[in-house]
Amino acid sequence: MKTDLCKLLNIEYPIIQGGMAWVATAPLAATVSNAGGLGIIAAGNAPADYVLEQVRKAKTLTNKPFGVNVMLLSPFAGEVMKMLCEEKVAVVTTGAGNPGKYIASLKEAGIKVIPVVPSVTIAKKMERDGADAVIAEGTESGGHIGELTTMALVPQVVDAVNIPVIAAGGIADSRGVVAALALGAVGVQLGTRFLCSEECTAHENYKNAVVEAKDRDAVVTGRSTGHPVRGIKNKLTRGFDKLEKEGASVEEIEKFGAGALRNAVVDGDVEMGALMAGQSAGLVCDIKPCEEIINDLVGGLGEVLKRIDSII
Ligand code: TUI
Repeated sequence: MKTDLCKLLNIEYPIIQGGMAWVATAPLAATVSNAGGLGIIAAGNAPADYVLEQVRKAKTLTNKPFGVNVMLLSPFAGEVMKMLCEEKVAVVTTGAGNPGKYIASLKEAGIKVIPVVPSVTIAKKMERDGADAVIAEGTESGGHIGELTTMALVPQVVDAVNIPVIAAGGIADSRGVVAALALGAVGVQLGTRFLCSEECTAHENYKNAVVEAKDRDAVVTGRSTGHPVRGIKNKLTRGFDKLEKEGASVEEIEKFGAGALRNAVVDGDVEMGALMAGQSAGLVCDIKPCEEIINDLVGGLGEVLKRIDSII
């Protein structure tokens, strides 16, 4: 399974592990990279010294390329970017904003820059600003989401830009990978599937809640704040819904959610923790090693294609 993305990133399989805040730590990223994909450390809202520690740790765990995801709403985004240039990590992905002002210095440091984009307009802007590729992420994803579905977004981005497009959102098995390639993507990014891996350092309660979730359990809250977030339905999401129905202010709603992701990932609070996960939670029904996840994704492609071949 080779695409242009393998050459661009010097990886064996065009499979990227999503940069999930608090969840995507050095052990997960290094394991995915060792298995032939691209592992990603999430910077989330952490200061540069924490992210540096994770980068250094990953360097001890793998000799393969890995990346760091920078969440651009973070107050530490600038200092994290500076540190990443000094560390010369292989790849930087970005989320929740426009990384335009950082692209020149990242590229000067020899870093491949791959922004996550929720629309054609933003994808075209990223291409103009010098991005090496874009990840077109559909609303099926977990965490902070856009409006368009993966099925509609990916081919529109593929038609609009000349740089490689990676598909994300709702992909958790070989069927999703084949679908993404059919839409014109050169690779896939999976978050929820790698969250439910043995090497993921998130609390077992969080992983088990995702494994147990069914098709309609990954719900969206916070639409009224302008920052909609998808996660598994629980007491926290019902609290958000109530506040939004009551017409609470953005500040009140954001205050209610403060620290909730940490509560889920670190403390395993499945009631009041933010169990960020995508719609593929309904497809993910076990916790297994990353190597097995990647082998299943790649190994299952033939069967999917055979079935398609028998139809057309
Ligand atoms: O970033 C994500 N997913 C995330 S970030 C996150 S931490 C967080 N938690 C609560 C509220 C806010 C953040 C959890 N999950 N996915 C990638 C993504 N990027 N989705 C949407 C976007 C995006 C949005 C606007 C990318 C660019 C953009 O540009 C706007 C502009 O300024 O042009």
